[in-house]
Amino acid sequence: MAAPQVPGELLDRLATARHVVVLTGAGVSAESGVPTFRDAQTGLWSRFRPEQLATVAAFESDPPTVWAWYEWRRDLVGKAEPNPGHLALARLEALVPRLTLVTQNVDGLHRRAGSRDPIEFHGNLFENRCLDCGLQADDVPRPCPSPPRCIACRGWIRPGVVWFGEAIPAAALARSFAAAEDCDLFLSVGTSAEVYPAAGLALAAKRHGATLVEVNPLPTSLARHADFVLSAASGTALPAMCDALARRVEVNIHAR
Ligand code: BV8
Ligand code: ZN
Repeated sequence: MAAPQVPGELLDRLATARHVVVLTGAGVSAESGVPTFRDAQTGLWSRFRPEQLATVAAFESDPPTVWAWYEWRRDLVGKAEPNPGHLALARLEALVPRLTLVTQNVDGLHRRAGSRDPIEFHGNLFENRCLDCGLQADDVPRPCPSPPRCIACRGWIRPGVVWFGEAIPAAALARSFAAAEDCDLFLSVGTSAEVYPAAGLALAAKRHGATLVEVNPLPTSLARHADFVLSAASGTALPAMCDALARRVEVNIHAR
């Protein structure tokens, strides 16, 4: 796919932005071979509904099945590599004065790509804790075919992700909305913008005067609020954006 033209006006805003916030969703990891949630063919949830797997009730009713689904995803993610989209976001940190990366993804690929401090809004697939007492369980062996028991209270150990109906970790929630309300430019990349409160970040940024940019091969409910829509894959659009910005920054430096 040819690199999409990055609009000059978008480049101007990127080059003069004081604070850029990027929100990523499963689409950013799609080009690493990690299925998204809603893609009909490969979507993780094409065979199940979210409520059947990503909830406390689903886990409590059948810990081995839900645990096995997460073990399967950990194996899959463990074999995946960050793609050019992840790498471009890590590179972008050095091209703007301040960048806050908020990810809905639990796969850890942003950190592996070199992003310094991604805010994991929905937790992390490779962390585990006790369902009952909350004790962090860092010693779970890999692979671990069935859910282990907590050493402190014998409760079930569960994945350290945020399930539907669970609150977003307080620090992640506060940091993300503070950044969204402070930024001049908000990039929503690879997300269907359907899950809240994550999906509320873009509109919070817009309400506070930020430029809103969406990067997604398909239109989402956010597109009509966006100032710029790059209808392209993140693995193509983000490197093109970084290259164009780097050239622009270089020009500015030499022009001084
Ligand atoms: C909460 C971790 C309250 C687990 C996840 C009715 C209305 C509004 C809200 C609700 C409602 N009913 C319930 C709610 C709340 C609910 C919610 O929003 N439900 C939705 C379904 C309506 N939210 C919650 O429950 C949240 N908690 O509200 O708590 C509370 C408050 C206080 C105290 C107690 C409780 C918690 C939500 C977190 C759920 N956990 N993940 C796991 O991973 O197993 S969500 C999970 O789904 C992901 O993390 C992600 O956030 C979401 C999937 O969305 P996307 O990432 O966008 O992925 P998707 O497949 O949808 O889209 C991919 C996109 O990529 C597509 O647009 C595609 O076109 C694009 N794409 C594809 N390829 C590419 C690409 N883009 C770029 N490049 C490519 N190559
Ligand atoms: Zn416990």
